[in-house]
Amino acid sequence: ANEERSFIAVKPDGVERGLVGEILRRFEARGFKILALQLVHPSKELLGEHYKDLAGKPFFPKLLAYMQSGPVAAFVIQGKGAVKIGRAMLGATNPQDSAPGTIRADFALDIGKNVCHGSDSVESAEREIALWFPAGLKPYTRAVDAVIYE
Ligand code: DAT
Ligand code: MG
Repeated sequence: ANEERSFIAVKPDGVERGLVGEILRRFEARGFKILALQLVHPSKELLGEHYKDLAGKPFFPKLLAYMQSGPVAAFVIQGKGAVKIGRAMLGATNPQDSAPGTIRADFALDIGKNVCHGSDSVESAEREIALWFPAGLKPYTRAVDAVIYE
């Protein structure tokens, strides 16, 4: 139960603006274990697969161009409620609607430049992790988990 994983990414605007450390810091501070961490220049094929549910949307070409405008900081967090809490920490998709204190509310204004991505379900997380980290993940134990979990 404490091993749930989510795929989190800082999009090119977030990398450009120097927000990688701040965003990673929030997940670390919350107690999540960082299981993987990499700067990726995603191909059109990877992004088409990642966003395949949105392929028919009018904003899809713009979304792919945005996601290819620079490197993406891709990471995997692991811990209790990683998917749901991850989404909550990111905030609503449109930063105009994101609750204060969330990453998108604190660092973004437009839906098409919303700084970060987080998996929306455990199934999506598994799919996205396999896509962005095809070499797989190497689990490790942390002594601090004994202090974080009851
Ligand atoms: P989320 O990233 O919160 O999971 P999503 O999966 O529905 O949201 O959409 C993926 C990304 O596509 C989103 O982060 C920003 C962009 N996007 C979504 N809806 C949009 C819209 N109506 N106009 C422009 N970009 C949009
Ligand atoms: Mg989504």
